[in-house]
Amino acid sequence: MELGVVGKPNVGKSTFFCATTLAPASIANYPFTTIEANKGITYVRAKCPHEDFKTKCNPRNSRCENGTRFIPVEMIDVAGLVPDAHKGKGRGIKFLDDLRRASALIHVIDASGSTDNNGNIVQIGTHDPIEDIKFLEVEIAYWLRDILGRGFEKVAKRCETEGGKIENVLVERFTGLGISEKEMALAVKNAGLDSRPSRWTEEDLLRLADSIRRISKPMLIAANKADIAPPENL
Ligand SMILES: Nc1nc2c(ncn2[C@@H]2O[C@H](COP(=O)(O)OP(=O)(O)OP(=O)(O)O)[C@@H](O)[C@H]2O)c(=O)[nH]1
Ligand SMILES: [Mg+2]
Repeated sequence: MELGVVGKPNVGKSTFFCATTLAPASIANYPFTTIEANKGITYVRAKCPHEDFKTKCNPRNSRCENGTRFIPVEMIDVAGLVPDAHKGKGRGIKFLDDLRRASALIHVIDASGSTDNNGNIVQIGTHDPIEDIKFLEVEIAYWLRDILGRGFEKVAKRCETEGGKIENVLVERFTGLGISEKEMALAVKNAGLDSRPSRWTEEDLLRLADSIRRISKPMLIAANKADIAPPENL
């Protein structure tokens, strides 16, 4: 299983990555310290089922210590994302391709409000971290829209004439994202789109991308820099 560590620059993604994996990564108090993704392994602790089954366990893929199983999880720490990254701002969104296989994302935010949209240092409490949550979801939707590719209308028309299922076409386009046909059908349904895909507008495709994001990349918010955050932000 892979987990992606995402967020705007300078919020503490690499600090969190290093703390959980003990792998080395550069950390500094300015934006875009990380350019190439860092990868490392961490362990999720869970009760080992061997006790319930009253057997002795001999796991090959993880450690079991006193009834606790240490399940390995790969962590990927990527470059910071900024608003309008899909228009080429900052590092753009291409580096997100490192996260294609991630089963879920950890969104690190700066709860202290001491970094602006681009990760530059500002006075504590002057930036609202809620804004960061919103923009990141939008940028990830743009990234997925990009994977869907151009010329969708033509493909959709062909699918309609041949009586095919649009979710099959979509699953093919998103190969590597690990999304099943059933999940894709749900994403299409949740996006509430016209029954004829060839009529989907650019806005519809973005809504679909956001719906795919919700299903294929569930996100957990990690409020970082809590030690210097104003109490009302916590
Ligand atoms: N006060 C405080 N500072 C922190 C905390 N976590 C990280 N920092 C500091 O925040 C700065 C940025 O940390 P990084 O881990 O490099 O942040 P990043 O999100 O990986 O940054 P980029 O790679 O540039 O996107 C460093 O000066 C860290 O020491 C925290 O919990 N509290
Ligand atoms: Mg970093």
